[in-house]
Amino acid sequence: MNIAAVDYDGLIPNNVALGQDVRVKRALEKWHPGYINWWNDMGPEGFQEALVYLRTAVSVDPKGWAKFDYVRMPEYRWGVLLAPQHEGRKIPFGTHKGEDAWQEVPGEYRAMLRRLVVIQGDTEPASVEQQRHLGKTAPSLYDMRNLFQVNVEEGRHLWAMVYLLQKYFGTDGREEAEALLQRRSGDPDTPRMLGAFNEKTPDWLSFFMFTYFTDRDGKMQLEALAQSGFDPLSRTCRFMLTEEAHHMFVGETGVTRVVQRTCEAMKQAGIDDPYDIARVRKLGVIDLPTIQKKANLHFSLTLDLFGNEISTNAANAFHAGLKGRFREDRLKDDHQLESGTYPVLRLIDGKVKNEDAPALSALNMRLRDDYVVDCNIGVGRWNKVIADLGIPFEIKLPHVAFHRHIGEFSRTNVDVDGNILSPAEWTERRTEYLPSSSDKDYIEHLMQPQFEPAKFASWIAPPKVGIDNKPGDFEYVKIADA
Ligand code: BYC
Repeated sequence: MNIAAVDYDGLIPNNVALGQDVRVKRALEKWHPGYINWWNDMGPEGFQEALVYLRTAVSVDPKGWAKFDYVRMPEYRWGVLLAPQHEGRKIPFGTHKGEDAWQEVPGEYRAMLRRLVVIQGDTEPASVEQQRHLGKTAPSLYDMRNLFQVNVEEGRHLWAMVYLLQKYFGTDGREEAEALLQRRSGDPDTPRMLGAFNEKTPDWLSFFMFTYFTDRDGKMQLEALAQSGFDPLSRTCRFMLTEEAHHMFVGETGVTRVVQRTCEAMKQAGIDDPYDIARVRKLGVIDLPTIQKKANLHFSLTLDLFGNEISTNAANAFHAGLKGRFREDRLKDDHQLESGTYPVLRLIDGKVKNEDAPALSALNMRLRDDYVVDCNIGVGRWNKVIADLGIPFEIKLPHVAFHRHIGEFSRTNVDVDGNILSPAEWTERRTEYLPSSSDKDYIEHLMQPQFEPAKFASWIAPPKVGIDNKPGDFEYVKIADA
């Protein structure tokens, strides 16, 4: 069998020869109706019957794995797609470094591995739940289509993790797969597992920030899991990463288009001062300081997803060969980290300072540092748009200690420059850094749907190119067919 080709014959498209694996095929077919119920209940609200121009994988080789066509979302072919197996692959790090990669779950690490797969799986439906109401206020059909593309692929990523649970973890894997359909983002009784996935995504600027910042945590975590000595997890994550790239593209270009529209409108109206918020808002665009506040919010919420700076969980997962570092295969060291240190930001005598910690314990911090570097690349592109349009403003990522709920700084109030604030100062200045209720009201009032082909809401510029090179007036979503 050509491992890259996807078998579309059965209920569940796959490239893992599911037809020959009767037990897993049955388990997934049994899970399928619950998934569809979840999708109907918690997936995009109001557009389930619309025809959406979506891409689907027909093969997983690097070229041409995406085929575009109109699909009703509940009929999207969610399936199980793994990157090709590399013959003779070895465990690349940890105490088992150099041994053959595991094709079955190593018994001694079963619980740890299951926990990683479940946490990864839990984030996928959570994000769909967070975004389910956004279709109704889409600023264009182009953006609506991108939202739905992201949503169906997050659904597929859930399938990816559920396949691992059903195939490799027996009864408890089946129970975890069920539980993934039961938890709900933001539910006080059955919340999603990680903090940021219980927050709201109230508007489209938040959606773009989420896909820029939070999907990028997805990229970093998937890169770390793609290094895993457990080969099926590595192969699964490698293919998920190809889909993840589009989600970050949606975020980066989304924010770029918002920034561009604001700066163009300011220029046209002869407004140079980005802090003249009342005048800028009269133009029906989002002022740059509010965009900065949204970036502060989503960046800080996402930093929490890296866990504690010093973590025995992370050390154990690395030592065991289950979760590596960002692009472990390109790093030049012993890949075991039994000795060696890494600088970790800590709160020492009331000041934020670096302190060396054992490298193995500091892996969350290290991944977070790599993440911040990656985040800054797109921020630089946003700033280039602002500078090219001649507006004196620069978007900056806040200090990593700002507005934290997990880790070293979770009990301290810190401003965007890393200065410690008293609780009273924080309360007084909070809305300088984070969206205030009037900022939220203003953005909410802008969120008027624009469902005519080729048209865009007042606050966002059209994209430079269409999806699949379609022309500007292409009807990405046929709502009339709903
Ligand atoms: N919220 O030892 P620590 C994505 C818990 S996003 C709540 O520092 P560790 C996507 C932690 O679970 C990527 N609890 O944690 C993006 C632990 O609890 P237990 C998702 C938190 O394990 C957009 C305790 O605190 N994938 O794909 O080193 C759209 C001690 O913490 C949080 C992964 O995250 C939190 N933020 O690191 C769609 C990869 N942080 O066990 C999708 C898999 C920590 O003591 N997960 N805790 O009860 C992991 O690698 C790790 O679980 C974490 C945490 C990096 C998340």
